[in-house]
Amino acid sequence: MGLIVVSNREPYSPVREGDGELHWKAAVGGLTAALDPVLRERGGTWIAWGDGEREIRSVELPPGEERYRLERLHLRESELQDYYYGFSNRALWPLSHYFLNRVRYLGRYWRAYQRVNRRFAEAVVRAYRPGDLIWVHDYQLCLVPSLVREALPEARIGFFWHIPWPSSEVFRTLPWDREILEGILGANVVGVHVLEYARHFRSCCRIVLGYDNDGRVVRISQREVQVEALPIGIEAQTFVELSQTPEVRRAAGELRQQVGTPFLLGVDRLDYTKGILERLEAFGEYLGRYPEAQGRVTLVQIAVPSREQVDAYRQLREQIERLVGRINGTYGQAGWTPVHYITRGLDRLELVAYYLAADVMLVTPLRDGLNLVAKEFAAVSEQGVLILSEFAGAAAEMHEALLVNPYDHDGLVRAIGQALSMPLAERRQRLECLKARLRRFDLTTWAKAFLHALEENR
Ligand code: ADQ
Repeated sequence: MGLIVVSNREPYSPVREGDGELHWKAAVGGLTAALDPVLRERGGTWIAWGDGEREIRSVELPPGEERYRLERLHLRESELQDYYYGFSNRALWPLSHYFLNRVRYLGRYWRAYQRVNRRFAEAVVRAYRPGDLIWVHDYQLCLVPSLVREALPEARIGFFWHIPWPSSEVFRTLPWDREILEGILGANVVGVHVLEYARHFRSCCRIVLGYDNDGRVVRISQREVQVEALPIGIEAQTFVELSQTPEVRRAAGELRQQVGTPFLLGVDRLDYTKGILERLEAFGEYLGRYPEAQGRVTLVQIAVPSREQVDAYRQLREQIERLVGRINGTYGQAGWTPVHYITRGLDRLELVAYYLAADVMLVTPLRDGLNLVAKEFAAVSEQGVLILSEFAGAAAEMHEALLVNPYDHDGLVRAIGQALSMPLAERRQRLECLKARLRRFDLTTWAKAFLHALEENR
């Protein structure tokens, strides 16, 4: 049975090197990191927006291995502005992360979103062969399930929502709340990361559309839609193996030497949901409150810029730069810079070396669907401490982390102190429990569980 994966972003981007030769470079981001291995294993088609190199309509991937076909849709600049930067990232993203002060609900955005979703749905219908499973991903493509359902009533369609599903009180602020829900309900199976989001989704269906819930199922007149809480996993074994290679161990040793003190680590897409400013403020406050820590602990913050066409992201980048400058200016000494701030995307090897070298990992989003960084760190680290926001979906299954409320400034400062002074035995014990769970529920288990639910759905 073939698999058709549909997502906004492509798993690999075309890059022209200096010599003019074309290379396909793996994209940074949770979703693509998660799905490439699934298609590698099963084979099939991936449909996504083709960013750059417009004349290339389709390509076999991964480079050199050719396990599946990528079909690339070309969007005009104006479509991209309104569908992606507009409706997806100025309406649905802030809405779902409870940032109502940042939403922009414009009719222009909505019309582009409908148009682009229709084009994605048409591409699915073209690629479809009877018996295929269709798996649509994320908030950019909510209308695709119902559009495909209209053309292919018998198709088996799954939809996975990777970000938080908000309370109905918040969701109802969207002028197109009904249309978004009806779009998703074209699927047979809807997946979210945690039970809380499944509950919110079902209550939105009841309150906004008047559809009854029965256990995990939403009842529509002619059919039922199954809503599953399935937290995504990571390729735990691959991360562990990588962390044991001589290159990574050497790189980790060099990092520790270069930083020169024990260090706290943050790794995020540069996004206002990730709580980077609050984290920096807490670290600054920690240095102010405990002068003996000055010169003895460092924060390494890696933040890859994203969605820079949206003002809020550009403003955030400037705010972060100012705050880093202020902390370094206030506390820095010859030979010690309190905050190392890096805005590059890292390759896997480098990223794993950072995880391995860090003493404390700070994952403190104000709201996050799940958060893969928390899982990657716990898989790799041998004696580090994970500080994790209770508002990340991952907190529901990572109880052995130090759970914090990122809005609680003093609580965050205290957690930094507690993490830095945690006895080795306790650190190891907490990590062991986390690792055992990561191995049991890894990425393959997640994808199989979702596809199994889809195959079994009648
Ligand atoms: P994201 O918001 O992108 O994902 P996250 O889950 O943390 O957030 O995934 C980020 C991924 O990018 C991780 O795999 C990480 O290793 C990688 N990454 C981050 N910074 C990097 C850097 N500088 N260089 C290289 N790689 C970097 C969305 C949702 C999440 C959800 C995922 C998956 O917002 O809540 O967990 O999808 O469903």
